[in-house]
Amino acid sequence: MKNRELADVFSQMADLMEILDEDPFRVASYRKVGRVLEELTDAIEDIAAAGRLETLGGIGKSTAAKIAQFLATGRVQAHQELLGKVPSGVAAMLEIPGLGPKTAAKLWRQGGITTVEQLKIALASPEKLAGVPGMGAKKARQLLESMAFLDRSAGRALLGEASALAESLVQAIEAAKGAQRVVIAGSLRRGKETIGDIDLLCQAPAKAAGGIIQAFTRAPAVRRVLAAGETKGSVTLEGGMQADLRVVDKKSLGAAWMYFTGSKDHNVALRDWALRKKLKLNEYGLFRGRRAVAGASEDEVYAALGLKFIAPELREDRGEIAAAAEGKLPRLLSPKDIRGDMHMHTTASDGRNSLEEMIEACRARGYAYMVIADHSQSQVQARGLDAKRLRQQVQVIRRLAAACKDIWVMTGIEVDIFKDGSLDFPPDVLAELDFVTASPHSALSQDSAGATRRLIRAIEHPCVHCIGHPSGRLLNARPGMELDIQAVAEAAAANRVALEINADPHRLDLRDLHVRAAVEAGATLVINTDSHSVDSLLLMRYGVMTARRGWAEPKDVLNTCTGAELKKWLAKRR
Ligand code: DGT
Ligand code: CA
Ligand code: CA
Ligand code: ZN
Repeated sequence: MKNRELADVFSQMADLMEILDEDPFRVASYRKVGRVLEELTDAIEDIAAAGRLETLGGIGKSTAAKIAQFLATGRVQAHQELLGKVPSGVAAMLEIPGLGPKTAAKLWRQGGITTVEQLKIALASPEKLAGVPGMGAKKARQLLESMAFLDRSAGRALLGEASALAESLVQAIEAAKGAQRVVIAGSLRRGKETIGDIDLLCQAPAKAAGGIIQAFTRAPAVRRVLAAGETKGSVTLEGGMQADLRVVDKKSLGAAWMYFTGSKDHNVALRDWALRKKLKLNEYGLFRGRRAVAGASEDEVYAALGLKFIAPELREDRGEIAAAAEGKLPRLLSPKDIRGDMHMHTTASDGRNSLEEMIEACRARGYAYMVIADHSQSQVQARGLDAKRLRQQVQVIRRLAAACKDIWVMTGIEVDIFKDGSLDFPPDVLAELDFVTASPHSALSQDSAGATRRLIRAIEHPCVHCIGHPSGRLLNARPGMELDIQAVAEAAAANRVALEINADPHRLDLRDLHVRAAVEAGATLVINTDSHSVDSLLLMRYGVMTARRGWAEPKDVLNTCTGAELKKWLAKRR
């Protein structure tokens, strides 16, 4: 289906013509064609083959000819000509959130700026842009912020940041008159590790849509309104991220929610599945001929397709549709299955809360058990514990634990795994602890074979119970080690060592696909927050989402065990 690609061609033609200050009427008509193509649910190839192009709104003879040209040659001549008239760096500026064609034209014509690099330099000393109308200090600051966001992250935000922003938007929309239900869609609902933009839907009667879009564009986190139509709005948020809202009516909420949850690959596969059953699936519903057979809820749509409900985290076209058809979907774990957190820090190393505060916070969360795991001695900048301080801490924990009847407080450590796979403490020190997590923190650019050997050696160490954040990656910051996950997972399974899913949104390590490989190899996982404060304990849910994306069931995850089961697991290992 070439709809999206072709829509982009027309939208870009509109942008380029606007930069070139061409007839606004023609600009608007190209933009409209872009929108029509984007919203089209049938394949443009099919419509063209049926000779029905000109029945589409806004498409006349010359546009139809351009579409035919694109389908035949992959290009539109007029588009190529426009590209030839505008420096590519000027067109590239439009990627910056908050920078539209009019601004790009002014920067080029009046400011002499033809590349994104030049723009960045000029924005750093905005007096250079004094000759460009509308380019004040405030605007310059906003653009710099957007560009920094793009640079930092290739335009993708962390799951944690995006969730917090989305929740604040949901609140603002829920407060609008007529809003019946507000839901999150897109990659955010699927729990992907990074998020391109936030997709929201609001169920409401059509007459309330305008007010709801307005409430959305006025939400506190909004920096700039990119579009505010009748049922659709787009904004840029503080920090540079984009968010889209669509207002839909009750009878198609389920179908729209499915469509905008994606992933795109899942949608494509699901639409094919529907076609084989002589059904048509789009964002408005599931149809047999003209008759809607489902649409109000996702349950209803999946059921009408003969499928079990597929959890959003599984919708990546990784075999979930076949599994749903055969009744073989995993019984995914959920946050309420988690009975403890086995990796957290205190003020003894680099945490911000005391031992007592961490214990109290875990108790308040209703956990059955917890493990204190401060850093080991070689983490000097994190005030890692040496053997003497560790022994003192163990004594304090034992004393506090004896006084805690409703939570089992375990002693532990996050011991460094050195480059060669040896550990930061000798076995006699580690053997005194209830639970030992071994983690890589340095030499993370090691080659794949070395990194894999390193982790396997730590897995084979008799005192180790868990490997913390196995790859050591930091999202949007450093790639971490490239593990042979198959080999690591097999070693973990054979040695009964758990592999951590670190729930910190900066890590999410193991990542989703590695979780799945670990589950398939029969390894045990453990989901930990690696909290450095009481507030971070609630990051657990991101780890659970990652586990779900890896098809993990409660039985695969150590900290879904009851205290008694965990005791047995620990005893069996010794
Ligand atoms: P992101 O924002 O890059 O993290 O990823 P998504 O998955 O949120 O993607 P986005 O925001 O471009 O679109 C939201 C959903 O809308 C996407 O997951 C599936 C649906 N969608 C978007 N474009 C298409 C398309 O061309 N075809 C189909 N079938 N679905 C699409
Ligand atoms: Ca999105
Ligand atoms: Ca989107
Ligand atoms: Zn660590």
